[in-house]
Order: sequence, then structure tokens, then C-alpha cells
Amino acid sequence: MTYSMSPSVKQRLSQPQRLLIDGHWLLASDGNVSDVYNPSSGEVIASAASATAADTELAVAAARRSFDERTWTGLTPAQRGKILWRIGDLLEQHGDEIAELEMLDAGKAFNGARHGEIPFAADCFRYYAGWCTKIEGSTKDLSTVPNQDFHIYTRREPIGVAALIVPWNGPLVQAAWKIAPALAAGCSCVVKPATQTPLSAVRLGELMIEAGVPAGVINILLGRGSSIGQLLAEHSKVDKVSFTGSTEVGKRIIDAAKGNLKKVSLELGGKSPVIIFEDANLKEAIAGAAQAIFSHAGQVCVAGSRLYVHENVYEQVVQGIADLAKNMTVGPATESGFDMGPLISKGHLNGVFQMVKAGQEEGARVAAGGRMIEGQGGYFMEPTVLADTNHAMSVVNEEIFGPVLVAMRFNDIEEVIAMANDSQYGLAASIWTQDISKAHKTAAAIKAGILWINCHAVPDMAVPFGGYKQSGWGRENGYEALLQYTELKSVIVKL
Ligand code: TAP
Repeated sequence: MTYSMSPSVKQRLSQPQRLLIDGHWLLASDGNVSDVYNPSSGEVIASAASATAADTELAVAAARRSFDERTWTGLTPAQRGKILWRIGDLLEQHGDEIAELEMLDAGKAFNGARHGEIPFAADCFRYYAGWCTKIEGSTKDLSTVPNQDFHIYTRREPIGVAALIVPWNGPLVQAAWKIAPALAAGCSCVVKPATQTPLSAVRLGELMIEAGVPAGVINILLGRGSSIGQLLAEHSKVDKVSFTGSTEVGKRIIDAAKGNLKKVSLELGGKSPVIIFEDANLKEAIAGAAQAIFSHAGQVCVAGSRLYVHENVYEQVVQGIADLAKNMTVGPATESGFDMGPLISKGHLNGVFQMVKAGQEEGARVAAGGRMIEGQGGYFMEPTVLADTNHAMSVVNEEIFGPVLVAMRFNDIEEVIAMANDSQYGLAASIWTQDISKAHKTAAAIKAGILWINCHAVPDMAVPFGGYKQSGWGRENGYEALLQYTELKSVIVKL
């Protein structure tokens, strides 16, 4: 069915997307805007204000003032919890519109966004709404002092002003994963969405204000990461930066944060292994492995992009995934019925294609796909399976962030553990077997922040998520994420 824009979205996109600073929706102070593209068609669909350094100063000052004046922390935890819960309700209420926005600039299928991203983001706010009233310290005893006449306790306090830098591949959910725990902890926030995908963040900002988040507590800066993102990471009045994106930019954030030693959490790249043992339910494993790499065209940080299959079932599994890949339909996210949508930009599509070419030159065999799909206007790549790869190849070592699977064979558990761990990354992995001991032994030995057994990429707000090695610092989701927006204070009282 051909897509026709809803009147509310048409109206919204007829104006430049604005910055939210201290409760006001503003154009950039120099009037600059950048184009927003629909990756399904390659067309410009909107423009967005491109914040300047002066705008960044205003946003940080607003967040700082609101924090120092206790605009948000002066509310009771129960009041803050109700506001967060209301944001979740409003997200559901406006789910059709936000799913349409997510489809338009991020290339998400409407149904996937409406029934996946929207409830997931809403649940994130509801999950952290519950934590607002449960942030507590503890009491202690001095460990070496006899005849104690002391009262000792710890307090969890909000860290202060948090800069939240979000990538393009999950614009709404990644923003929610940062904003909800930061607000629950009592922080004031400056959010910087990716330049390519500002639409859902602006709508979320409106809903947060409608739900009752006070002016200054939530600020949204649209614009280039290399300028305003960098300024936020450097800023002496920002206490914490939480970043999701590439490992390369993550390292720049660490450098930038050095000035005031602000706290840093990083969710970075991945090259996650999918390990299929001989005794796995192969039908499920084949479907699961295909889903793990081709979902959102592989533009998922936990995409299962390295496949390791026991040599006795290697040909069968690779053939099975290749057959699924060949049967997948690829087309605009704005039309229903396609199995896979576009890559985010022409530049990214070219990059993915060049990686595949390099893999072939290095000796990989193309079992499925391998080509760009031209003639539709948007940025499409065939679901691709590269077989007979090895760890000397760039396609095995580097994150491609596209629908490209590299397949390798193994003989035994020790070998596959060594291969899976032979990566600079350590974000996620999945293990497919019916042998419970083998599953847990392998899970314990893999250096990754999240392991799935007989499934892949099952997310949940309660489950901490993040990377070992160069996949990041810290965790998102769960109580653990909340703690990263707090400082811990110990108080020792001589009675
Ligand atoms: P990046 O280029 O790293 O951009 C991420 C965000 O950082 C964007 O908002 C970007 O702004 C901003 N940024 C760019 N340069 C910056 C700088 N010098 N200082 C501060 N901010 C800066 O990544 P991407 O291409 O958007 O996303 C793809 C990568 O993110 C992949 O490697 C993927 O694995 C990773 N990722 C990881 C996860 C998790 S949870 N681990 C989740 C999603 C994505 P602009 O848009 O203006 O450039």
C-alpha cells in the first residue's frame, strides 16, 4: 500500500524542528537548519534547527539552573514518578504519530515501530517511574573501631546535569533509555539526538513538557555531534555524559570529558557472535540467526554479525540462512509488506557495500546477496551472507552495521570460545544448543555484556545491558543504569 502522510505529521514537518531550551521551542540563534532525509526515498522531508555554541550554552545554563534551584528534585519522588508514568501514557496515546515519525527519518517499518519501539519506550518511562520512590542509601558500621558511638549512612544523590547523546539507529528507544533513568535519579538533562533522526526526539520533548517535566529540566539540542555534541562532552557545567554511538566517537568523548572529569558512560559498537552447536534445534537456530542480523537491516548494536557453526552442520546452517536471505523482500519502510527496510544514508550504504567487496577480495564466498539495490530512490542493500570467512579478514573484525553476516566453522567448545572472544568488541552473543551445561559453560566464558541462549536480542527494561572491552563503559537499563546517574555519599556521625 502506498504511504500517504497523516495530516498531523504533514503539519509538523512543514516547519523546521526546533530546539527545546528552558521550556521554549526555538530556532537556532543563527537561523541555520539542516535537511532531514527519508532513507526509504532519499527525499528531504523536513528541516531541523542546527544549534550553535551559544544555543548550547543556553541549554546547559538552563539545565544547571534548574538543577541547582532544585526545580525537579524539589518535587517529591512520588510526584516525579507520576510524571514519568504520564510520559509513558502519552507515548502510547500518540503512538501512531510517533511510529510514523520513526518510520520517516529512521527507516523503521511502521508496524514494527508501533508495536515495538513505542511500547518499549513507554515501558522504559514506566519502569523508571517506579524507581523514583526507591532510591535509597544504607547504614554501615565502622569495621575497625571498638565500642562504636557512631551513626553511619550512605545517600544516593543525583549527579547533576546530564548530557545525553543519542545515535540514529534507535532514535526514540535510545533516547528513552537515557532520559528515563536520568530523570528518575533527579538529574536535569540536555539531550542531543543524531542529526539524521531528530523527529521523534522533538515529539518526545513536547510530551515530556505536557506530562509535567518542568522547564529547564529537559532540554533538546538538535545539531551536529562534531560541534555541539563535542561542546557538551567538554562543558565544565555538565556533570555526566551518557553516549551511544561508535567506538571511535566514544573515545573522543572520553578525551573531551577530561577537563572536569565528568562521569562518562558509553554504549558503543559490537560484532556479536552467534554460536550454533551441532545439537541445536537447527530450524530455530537458522531462523534466529537470520533475524539476529537482518532485523532493522543490521543497524542494531547487538546484531548477530559473526556466525560460528559446528563443522558437522555448517553447510546446512549457512545454506538455510542464505535461503532465508534470498527470499527476503527489501523495500521502503513507508510501504508495508517488506521484510527489510533501508540503510540510514547513501554514505552508510556505500560503506557497507565497500566492506562486502573487501570481504570478497579477501576470499569470502558470497552465499547470498552482496549487492546494493538500486532504482528505488532509497538506500537498500541485499541481505548478505559471506561464507568461509576467517579472522584475518576485515569483514570479521570490523563492525559493518548493515545486513551482512560472516560465517565460520568450528570443531569444539574451546575453539569457538577463543574465536568468539577474538574481537575488540564485547557487547552481546547468542548460543544455540540443547545441552544446558554447554550453554552455561559457554555463556560464562564469552566476554560480552549480554548473552542470550536459544534466542537473540530479547530486550527488557529490567535487564542491564552494555559492553565489555571496546563496546563501552557502564550499563543501560535496570537499577544499574539508574545508579550511573547518581553519586554515592557516605556520612559518618560521631554521636
Ligand atoms: P556516531 O557517529 O558515533 O554518533 C552517535 C551520536 O554522537 C550522534 O548523535 C552524533 O551526532 C554524536 N556525535 C558525533 N560526533 C560527536 C562528537 N565528537 N562528540 C559528541 N557527540 C558526537 O554513531 P552513529 O553512526 O550515529 O551510530 C552507529 C554506531 O553506534 C555503531 O557503531 C553502533 O554499534 C553504535 N551503537 C551502539 C549502541 C549500543 S547500545 N552499544 C546502540 C546504537 C548504536 P551526529 O548525528 O550529528 O553526527
